[in-house]
Amino acid sequence: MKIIAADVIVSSPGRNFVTLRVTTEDGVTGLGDGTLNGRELAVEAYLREHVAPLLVGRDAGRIEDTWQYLYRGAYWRRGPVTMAAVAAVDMALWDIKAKAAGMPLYQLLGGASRTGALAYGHASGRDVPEILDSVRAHLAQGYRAIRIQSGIPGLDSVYGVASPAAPGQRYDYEPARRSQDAHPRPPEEQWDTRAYLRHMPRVFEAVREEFGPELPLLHDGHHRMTPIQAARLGKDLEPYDLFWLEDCTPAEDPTALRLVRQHTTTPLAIGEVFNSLHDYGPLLSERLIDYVRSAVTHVGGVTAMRKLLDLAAVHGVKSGIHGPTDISPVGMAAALHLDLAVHNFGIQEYMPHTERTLEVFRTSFTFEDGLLHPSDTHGLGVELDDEAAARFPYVPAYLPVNRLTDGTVHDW
Ligand code: KDG
Ligand code: MG
Repeated sequence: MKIIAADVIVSSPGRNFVTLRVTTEDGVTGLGDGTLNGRELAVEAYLREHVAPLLVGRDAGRIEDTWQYLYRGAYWRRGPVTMAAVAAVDMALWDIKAKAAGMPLYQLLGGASRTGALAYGHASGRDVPEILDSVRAHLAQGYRAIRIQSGIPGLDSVYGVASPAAPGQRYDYEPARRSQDAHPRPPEEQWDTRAYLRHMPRVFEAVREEFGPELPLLHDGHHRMTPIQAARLGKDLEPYDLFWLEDCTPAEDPTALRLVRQHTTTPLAIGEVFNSLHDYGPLLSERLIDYVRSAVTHVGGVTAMRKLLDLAAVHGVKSGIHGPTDISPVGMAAALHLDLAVHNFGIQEYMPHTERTLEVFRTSFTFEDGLLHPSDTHGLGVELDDEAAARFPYVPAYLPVNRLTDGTVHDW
């Protein structure tokens, strides 16, 4: 089955997405997600200029060979832009293969290992009463596992805290701020790690007091602590039995987690900013983490994610695939097929896309009673409506930059 076209579609139905559509001579099409928050046009250019011309004429069925050709064959391998582009191609080719086989993708990956993927939702609030309300709202929607992010006394806005929704509206959180300025700049936020370390144990104490010991609770440190600070937070949160503490230290130094691990039994998760299996360094072989957090979109697609999860399984580490709204519904569907198939599934992050996004991306996956299922639609199970996409052109949007209260730039 020869590839006759590879088209890049950048759309912005509420937020920006980069989608690749690969078409074969038989008229089968496949979609891939190449969205990289705040750097969408770099992936678009990489795909359009350097990848699409190589795809036309290739056999769509040679997925592994195409992956190696784009990765190893480029000499300048890895990096978030390159790997998002490779991921987009890889997902599209798996979509085509599964459609041609007349199967949902998870069947090609070995079939279902479970009835659905346990999803965690995102509760947050500026203070404890708002957080408790947000947890209640998530439980009412069916979530069986919940991430808790909290405002910090003295700081105006903090990562992961949604603005309160107007009555009747959903409680959405979208960190990338859109701008129609000719020269847009990222917004800025403020940070104070000592205030955060003092506050978070009180938040978890209140949540456990209200909702009891059963509910799996998660928290994202978003790369903001030094190893010794992370060790302290892990220890302080032990009485509240977290499902995981995510990204407690900056991810580029995996050895930092050796120190954290020596001090706490709070389970650790990391990897959403990784773009290669090699970024994990000693994290898997030394069992320094409990969950891998890579996104299918950023680690190089289904092919790369399957290898990562198999390597993780060898070391008793489970999956926790990244699934915020900046992963498009196509990337989300790819994650769900893997979640259903692999043995070492842990949990799936789920932040539902807005209705506007779902006008462009026609999805078939379901969320019921806390579990996600990719559906039995052939392929990935997502199609893109070109007319709807054309109604939502690209809008510049950037993630915030973080500064300490004295003005020093800090990890966001
Ligand atoms: O683009 C950045 C977001 O994907 C990230 O901030 C979300 O940390 C995140 C998470 O755990 O979902
Ligand atoms: Mg995170």
